[in-house]
Amino acid sequence: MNIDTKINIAAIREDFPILNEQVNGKALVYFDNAATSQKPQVVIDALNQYYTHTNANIHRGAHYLAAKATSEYEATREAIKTFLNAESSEEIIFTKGTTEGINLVAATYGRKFIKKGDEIIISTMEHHSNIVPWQMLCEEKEAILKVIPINETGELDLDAYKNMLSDRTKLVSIVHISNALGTINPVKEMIEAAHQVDAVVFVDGAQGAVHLDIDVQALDCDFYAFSGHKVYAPTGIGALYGKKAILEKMPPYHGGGEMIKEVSFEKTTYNELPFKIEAGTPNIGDVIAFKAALDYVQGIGKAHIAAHEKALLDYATQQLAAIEGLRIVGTAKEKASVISFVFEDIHHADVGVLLDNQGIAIRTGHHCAQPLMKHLGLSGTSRASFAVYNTQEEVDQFITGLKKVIKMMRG
Ligand code: C6P
Repeated sequence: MNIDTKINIAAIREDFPILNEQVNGKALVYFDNAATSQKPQVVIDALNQYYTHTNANIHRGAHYLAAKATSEYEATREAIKTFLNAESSEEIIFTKGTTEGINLVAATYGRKFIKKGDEIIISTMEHHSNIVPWQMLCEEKEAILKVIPINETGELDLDAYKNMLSDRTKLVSIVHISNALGTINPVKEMIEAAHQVDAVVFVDGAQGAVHLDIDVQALDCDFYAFSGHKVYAPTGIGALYGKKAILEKMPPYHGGGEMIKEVSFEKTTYNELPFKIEAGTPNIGDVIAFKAALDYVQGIGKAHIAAHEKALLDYATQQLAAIEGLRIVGTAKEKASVISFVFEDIHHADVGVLLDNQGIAIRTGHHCAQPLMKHLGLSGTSRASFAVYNTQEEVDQFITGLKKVIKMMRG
């Protein structure tokens, strides 16, 4: 099988300086992209450029640098609006990442609108970030957390989901792409069903935003959160989309500078959106570099990236499936470029260490999805996840590496 896609991967690899690193004396093969992707030079340059030529606080100063930093910062908001196809940039809130986006909504919308006896629906395949904030909210409000089951291939049981929906359902929070199984969930259909009972829907797009074309208006989701660092941007920055009408009804998250219109000791009035939800000096440099990452992705084209990743996924799946004693965990029909697998007789931690010795980076363990692992009866899996710069040759190296692991462990 040949990976034949319309992009020049050799040229793309040149954009990522870290790919020249040697690890344990071997050329790095980086297959831990679901944890965080590597950064192209344009993103590194944007950070450097900001601190060398622009650094100033935003929305406040009367001077040249403050105006320049503000306009670059706000240009990223516009870029995210386009990236998600939101209706307006007021609907884009900067966060630290997906985790903060979910906590923000649980602590604001959730605290204001979820009442005793209300139901919140999540699924068996959620990351801890899309479990714990809702659990905390349910505990505080005496609300009920319900969990959509999955089938043996790692797909959601949609009939069970639809049967769970009722006038008690106030919020559904669902992962777009599972980080542990790679399953792409039918979120549009799920959103439609939730809206029929007037529940709001939050989509955890931590993995979705990098692999799929996102159109929040077509999805009609009420919230969509993602992290910059998985989309080739720096760590510590992310975005939360919320429908304007809902964001307007929400109380602020943090109190402080920037989120106010007027403050007196008696009363504070709040700023307009999106500033009402962004208190304090933000992560300006990383926000500005975020745009460089999104421009980079759009420059290659998400459809081309997706086709390349799908070809790698298919190739790696075929190669892994041929290895004796290895089982792929997550075989949904719709999958993104994330493959989890287990051996009958080799512990995932050993797989990780022995591949690392060969310069191959994967993730092993529970992938911050302990309830899913418990459901699957596993302590963890080994996970390989691909990005735009990965190649078929790297998959071959990975398979050769795994065969060495097997030889070492089985003798
Ligand atoms: N998953 C992984 O290796 P943050 O940490 O806020 O950027 O993203 C949290 C998160 C939420 N939902 C999903 C589906 C995710 O995959 C993640 C992050 C990484 O799978 C790190 S645990």
